[in-house]
Amino acid sequence: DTIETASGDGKSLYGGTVPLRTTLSGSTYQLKDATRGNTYTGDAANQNDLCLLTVCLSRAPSTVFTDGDNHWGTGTAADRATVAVDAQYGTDVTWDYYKNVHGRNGIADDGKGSYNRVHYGTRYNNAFWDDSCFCMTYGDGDGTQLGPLVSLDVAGHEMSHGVTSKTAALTYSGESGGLNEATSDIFGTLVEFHAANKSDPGDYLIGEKVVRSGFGREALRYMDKPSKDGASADCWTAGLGDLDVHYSSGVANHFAFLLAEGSGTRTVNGVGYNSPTCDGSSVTGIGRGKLGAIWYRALTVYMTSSTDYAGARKATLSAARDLYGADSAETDAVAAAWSAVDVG
Ligand code: ASN
Ligand code: ZN
Ligand code: CA
Repeated sequence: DTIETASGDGKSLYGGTVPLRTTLSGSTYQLKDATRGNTYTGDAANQNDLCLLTVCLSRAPSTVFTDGDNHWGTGTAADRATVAVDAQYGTDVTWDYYKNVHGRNGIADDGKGSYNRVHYGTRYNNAFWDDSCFCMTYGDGDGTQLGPLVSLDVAGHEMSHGVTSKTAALTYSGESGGLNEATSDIFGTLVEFHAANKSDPGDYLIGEKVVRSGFGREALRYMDKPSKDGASADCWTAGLGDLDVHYSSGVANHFAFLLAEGSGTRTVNGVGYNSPTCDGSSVTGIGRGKLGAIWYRALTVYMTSSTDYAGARKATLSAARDLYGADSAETDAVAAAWSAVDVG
């Protein structure tokens, strides 16, 4: 059979109708993209991995989705291919964000794609990146608190764990763990903005498409004021590293919002924010593009596995000096945004 790349489209759950590059094998299309390192999406058939630490006794499948006419999904969760469209699209826009914005050629910067498994387990309320399979796994959610976890910010968040693992390798506990989580929230958010998808526009909320009414609030996390989730820290204090990494991330998420947008109230893409500083200062933002450039350089050049919040301040200042100069407004803004979250 001849194998060739084709252009199709899919009706996604969260992003409307989206373009897809697929693989025509004989007369069947596969949800596999040779233009992005052969990244593909498969069905985990509601099975679970059986893993002890890093050793897996059995793994849920990843049977590649196929289609007869290259028009994928129906846009409703009842159709198994629909969330596969979201997952593949999320991988596409994450690939494109890293390639077009940072010149990074795939998660490992080696041109190789990863793969996705959707419909993992039963009512599974999570999604995760796994270094050992170089793959993404998405649950369908329990339908009450969470729906399928295939939104753009979650996809960008999870695959950014792969980027962190291949670069700074921030240890996933203590302050470095909070920085690891914040790196994923920052790039997940920048991926969402980069996609410029009308049905899932960029915002500084994490998981706003995924939460259902039973969850009790409109997002998993908030970058303008992380404590809005009831658990995350807005400001650095001694003992921050004792928090769960999804809560100690709050300080760096808050820094990122202040650096990109500035303190106080504003509306971005129709969503209102109010970001207070911890020290009463006021911060002027330098924009999302410069936030991404500074954080990416800090992550890939200066941070190491043991970087803590004081080290993140140093790393981002070094990155800003490299990119914009020691006396630049951008370098001053990095210092001001860290001071505003009590990282002095
Ligand atoms: N979804 C979670 C996360 O990426 C999975 C985990 O606990 N690592 O943070
Ligand atoms: Zn994470
Ligand atoms: Ca979001």
